[in-house]
Amino acid sequence: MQHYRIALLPGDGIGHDVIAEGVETLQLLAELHGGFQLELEAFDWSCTYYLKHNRMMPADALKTLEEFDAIYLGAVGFPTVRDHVSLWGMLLPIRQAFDLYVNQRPIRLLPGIEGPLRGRGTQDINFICIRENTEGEYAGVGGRLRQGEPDEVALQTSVYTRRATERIIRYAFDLARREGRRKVTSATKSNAQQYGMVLWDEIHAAVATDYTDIATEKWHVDALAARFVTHPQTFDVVVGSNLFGDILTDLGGALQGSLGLPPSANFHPDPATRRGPALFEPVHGSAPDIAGKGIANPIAAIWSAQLMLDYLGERAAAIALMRAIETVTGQGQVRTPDLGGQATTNQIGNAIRGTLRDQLKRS
Ligand code: GGG
Repeated sequence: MQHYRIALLPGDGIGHDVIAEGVETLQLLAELHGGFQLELEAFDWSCTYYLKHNRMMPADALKTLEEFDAIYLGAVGFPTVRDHVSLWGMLLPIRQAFDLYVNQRPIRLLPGIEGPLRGRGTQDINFICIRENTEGEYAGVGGRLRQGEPDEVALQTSVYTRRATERIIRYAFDLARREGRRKVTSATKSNAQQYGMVLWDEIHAAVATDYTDIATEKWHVDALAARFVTHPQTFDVVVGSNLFGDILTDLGGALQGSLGLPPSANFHPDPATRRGPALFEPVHGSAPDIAGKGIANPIAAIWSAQLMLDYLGERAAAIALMRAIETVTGQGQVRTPDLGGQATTNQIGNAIRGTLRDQLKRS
């Protein structure tokens, strides 16, 4: 029997509501499936923790997390703490310290959900975004001079290394090959960013020569954003820098019908050089306006748990959970308000777990 230690970081706002549903679903799967056990340990690191301790997580948090097989995170940020303090106090240091350089985000219209694009169905919106997750615009390099003075200066430097750029673009091509996808699209902005993005383009062109079976293209990110809306059916795998990937995947969430739907997996794909556990989180943030109301959509968090099972090697359980999510969206009977319904977070979780019970009983 496989045994997995999972660190739970619900974080802030609706992170608590949605992770609770994900956890209950994971526990049910472990019970019904029978092939693995989960040992879950929760940590209260968050903006609330910050108000008591003046930091988002303890000084030895990364050491603590190292011992786990995976991290399951809800959301980071709340209006009580400045956003750059909360994000740089928790999520970004975990990604960087453990070198979780792949941020994989599927953009897929689920059955039964009508996205905002007229005439587009599940076959039209089905691609995977690969976001570089350790450097680029989120390298954390810069500073402020003469703060508060009229001649104040702020510098925020993007960092693109050959090594990190090459490995993320190579990962995108490998993924395309592995998943039987035909094309890799690179997000660039090399007309305006004549150093970093020109390096990015050169590496993209060089890596592509090793994958002649996979078609490739590049678009400036502004045009690419427009094509997400006008030509979503033309994408298979999209690879972009940290900021471009962050923005494009929120747009992708909107194409899916709600930011309450897209999941994400942050990981280092090579077990031989891995420095720490992978991290799974919904793409959405803490949504302070609906926090604690019990109406947040838990599907992004439950789908993130599904990605975690797949990453851990629990393929059968992952397939069963994806089927249950799709069955519930396909039936369209329970929907949270973001999708035009009146269901609660817990009702969606219960519907998915009820479907799982039915499915696994029948198999
Ligand atoms: N689900 C994690 C979360 O709170 N996401 C919101 C956010 O601002 N994330 C920034 C990022 O993904 O870099």
